[in-house]
Amino acid sequence: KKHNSCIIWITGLSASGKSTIANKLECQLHEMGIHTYLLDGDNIRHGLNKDLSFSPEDRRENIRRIAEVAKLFVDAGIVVITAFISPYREDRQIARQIVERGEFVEIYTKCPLDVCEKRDPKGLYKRARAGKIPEFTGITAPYEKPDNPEIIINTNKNTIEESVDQITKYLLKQQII
Ligand code: GGZ
Repeated sequence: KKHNSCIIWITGLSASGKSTIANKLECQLHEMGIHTYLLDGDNIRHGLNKDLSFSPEDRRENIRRIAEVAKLFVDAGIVVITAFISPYREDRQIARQIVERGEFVEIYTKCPLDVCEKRDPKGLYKRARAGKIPEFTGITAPYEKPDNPEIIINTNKNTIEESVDQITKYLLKQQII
């Protein structure tokens, strides 16, 4: 199937559902015959960016490199999905400007901090509250909500299926896929 390539940039707190949605979305797009690539902590923070910490400067560099890599995939005609907290508005704006207008779809996985904290799948919030993880997003480091994301997903209200549907509908409407 012929489609336009783009970056689907998912931003949100830890445990807000970024990876879950990214993975389901990738499955859905595959079923539609669309060539995708998923960039997430597993293949970036453990590889290319393993020299980076969680200081504001290193998070910025993390996002910058991810955006540059994503651009290469876009050049290759692939729909790229990224799943990173990307807590700073300015850094996301820099990422947006790396590709053409309309090629950057910002998705905010909106979920109250207390809900993310209750989910705590890896026990990171608990460790952060105990002072064992410095600069933890939402606890001791900021998360700047997107002002104007293309899509907002309320992950504490909608099912994963509904959320993925919301995204594919948008991509179809924009004639990206
Ligand atoms: C936030 C941290 C931190 C700190 C480790 N703050 O829920 P996770 O575990 O699987 O996802 C989080 C991931 C965040 O990495 P990103 O590259 O997405 O962050 S950013 O975009 O801000 O650069 C979390 C884990 O790494 N983690 N320490 N201090 N999350």
